[in-house]
Amino acid sequence: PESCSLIPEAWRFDCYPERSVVVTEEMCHQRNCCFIQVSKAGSPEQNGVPWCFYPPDFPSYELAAISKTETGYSGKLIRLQKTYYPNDIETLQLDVLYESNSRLRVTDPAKQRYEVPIDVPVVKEKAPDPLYTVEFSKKPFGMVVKRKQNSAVLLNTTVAPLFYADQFLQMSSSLPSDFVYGLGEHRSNFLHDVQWNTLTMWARDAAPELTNLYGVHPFYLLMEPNGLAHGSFLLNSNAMDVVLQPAPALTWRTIGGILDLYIFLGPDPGSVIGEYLEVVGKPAMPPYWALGYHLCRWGYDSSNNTWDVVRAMRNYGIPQDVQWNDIDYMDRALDFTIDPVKFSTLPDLVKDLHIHNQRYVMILDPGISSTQPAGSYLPFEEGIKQGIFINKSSGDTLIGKVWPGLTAFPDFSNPDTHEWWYQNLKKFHDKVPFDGLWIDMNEPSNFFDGSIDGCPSNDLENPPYTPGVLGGSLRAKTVCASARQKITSHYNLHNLFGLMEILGKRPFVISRSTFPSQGVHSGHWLGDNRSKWKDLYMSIPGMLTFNLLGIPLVGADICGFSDTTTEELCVRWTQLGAFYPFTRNHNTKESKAQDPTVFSPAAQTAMKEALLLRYSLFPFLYTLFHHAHLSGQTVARPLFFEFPTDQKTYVIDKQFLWGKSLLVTPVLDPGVDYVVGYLPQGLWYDFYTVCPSTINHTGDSIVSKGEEVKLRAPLDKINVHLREGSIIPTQRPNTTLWVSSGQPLRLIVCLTEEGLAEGDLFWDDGEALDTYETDQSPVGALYMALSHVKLRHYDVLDLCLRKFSLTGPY
Ligand code: MIG
Repeated sequence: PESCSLIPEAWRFDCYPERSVVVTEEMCHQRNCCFIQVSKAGSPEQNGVPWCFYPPDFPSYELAAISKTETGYSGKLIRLQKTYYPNDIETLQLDVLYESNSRLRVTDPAKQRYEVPIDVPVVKEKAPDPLYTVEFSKKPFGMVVKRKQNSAVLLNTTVAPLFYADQFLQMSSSLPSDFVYGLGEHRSNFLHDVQWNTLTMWARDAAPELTNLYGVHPFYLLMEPNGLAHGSFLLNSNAMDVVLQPAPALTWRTIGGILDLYIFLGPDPGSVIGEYLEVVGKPAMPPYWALGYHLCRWGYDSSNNTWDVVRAMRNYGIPQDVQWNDIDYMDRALDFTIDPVKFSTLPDLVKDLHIHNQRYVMILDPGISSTQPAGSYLPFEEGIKQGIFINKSSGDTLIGKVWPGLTAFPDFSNPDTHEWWYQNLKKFHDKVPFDGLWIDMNEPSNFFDGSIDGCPSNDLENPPYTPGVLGGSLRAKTVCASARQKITSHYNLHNLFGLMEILGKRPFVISRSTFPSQGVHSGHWLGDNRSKWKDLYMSIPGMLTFNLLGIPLVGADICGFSDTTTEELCVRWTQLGAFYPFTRNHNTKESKAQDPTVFSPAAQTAMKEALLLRYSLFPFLYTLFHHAHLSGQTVARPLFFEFPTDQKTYVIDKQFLWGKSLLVTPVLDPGVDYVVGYLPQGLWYDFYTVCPSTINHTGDSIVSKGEEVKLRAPLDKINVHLREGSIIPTQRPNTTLWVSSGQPLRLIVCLTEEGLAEGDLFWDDGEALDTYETDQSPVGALYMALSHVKLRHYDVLDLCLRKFSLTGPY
């Protein structure tokens, strides 16, 4: 019909998202949808303009009643006609909660279905002066949320029908621009493509590509046309697709749980993140040493080899705070064991690290071997006794396969499992006093699809609709969706495995799989990248995305995990990595060693310089983490956060800021000695010339109108610029942060043309829990403002902060 062809291509919402089939006119009409074949060069892929799309009058819900409440509105929705998916929910409750002036929540309060078991704030009163307005349309039901200030439409669900079936829930909205960020975890540019781009979310162990990856984060940040920002979060843990299309519009399509949607109105991008983290939790304050350099590899092969590397690092005076071990340390890959021959000296190595004020972290995988001789492996035997493993739907322990061979998987939704896990860790800690944990394979990853004997055939294994997961089925390289956990099915809990695995308060944990609120407990590394220049670049969008997602303690494997690095790549990567909030060099088993000590003296020196630079900036970095912890700010920050009205910054993901004032412009290409970077409008100081050893050095500064500049970048240098008006606390660096911490602090003061500058410093003992909350920090937050001091722009100020450099236990 004509009403179909009147719908512009960009506004066609897919009525036939199933991937396994090429939709025909007949199939489409069976769904009562419009069919218009759009020829696209090449194949009839689903990822282009949909051929089968909803007509304007496609049945949806009707808003049968709506009334005002203490907190907003409460309504009732009725479905008039069934959809083509089974088990439509025919009546729905609707709560529209004005939770704060900048936060709106739209949810289903019925408590009849599975809901994500994380604590979110419960608000009792309606916000007094919201930044938004809410309008409803009754038949079909739709909601429009506008920004009061300028009537910008932030949410408009009338663009497509609402679905709320047992295993198919879908809501679409127009978007006020196509500047969309977040929605991890995928390997993509920082700014998402809205040209028919489906981002699937289902925790998955896979080498990073655009497919679903390790973590799941249904949150996006959007820059509106006038420099204001808002965010949106779907609190749902089921497998889902998030579809971006050029209208621009976005569709949340999930296969379980409820639709529980938050909107955060900023209005600036940093506030949006703060508001999101008010809901899911603000990041942990890491212990000071977590911000030092970490060295790791798979394939050290023995504790003595590991020790040799540590010693070589010390000999060369290259900063290192933490040494790691991969699964090599285990006896036959069994958790909580040590290889008695190759790693017999591990306890001595750890003792030696501690004597040198260094730390030790080792890996732990969730799979627990189920095939050891009776009496020889208690973690499994006791786990069985205590009933802490994930079961098949038949009730027997589900058996998969990971490094130690056949394994059972702990069910971390069961509190008993945490006690079992803790007791095993404690026993291990008595032998090897490790300082932090690296939790890998926690998607959970399984070498089988489902289990040793596959999975049963049921609605959870074969849902009516399967999102675009890698491998085509939910069980691909993980456990069966219908497996049973303490609180519900794995179908619902899969994406929460990594979140539920972590425990504790200010411990150091780095997790591969993550979910919203993960940052409260752990950091993240970006998984199995490659030693490729492209991967060097892609680490920046990854790092920035996780900063939006409340997990600022993030970094990629420096010099690349798989493949063999080159010296040049490794130097450039160490320079960029020196500005990852979490900085770790890690390597796969098959590749040659790539720690700094194996390279030429020139390369070593360049790496050492980059790391010393990081260590000198430690007081600044630590202070940024304090702000992340306190108010949910980003640490590594996209440029547009600070320059939101400069649209040229919206696509930038080859540069980034630390906080608001330190701009990093790394080299990302081979064979060059310069780099082109964008300097937002204002006065910028070259770090190396404002920070010389003598005070009267001539500083290089650039006054930018908001333009690209070509910067010198010889192999031994990473470009760093400081923004006018900032005070950056630094410290004379040393080979560990503990040793550095006894050194004098120094402030770099970058005056504006008018002679103003401000900054702050947070300082505590570096390790105790909640020092700020309990007033234990001797300095606390020190705010510094200098105004009209007669300093030249490039002056360096040695303030008398020495007395705050703590001695004693720290
Ligand atoms: O299947 O423990 O992402 O960092 O070195 C590979 C061995 C298992 C995957 C991790 C990687 C780690 C590796 N692990």
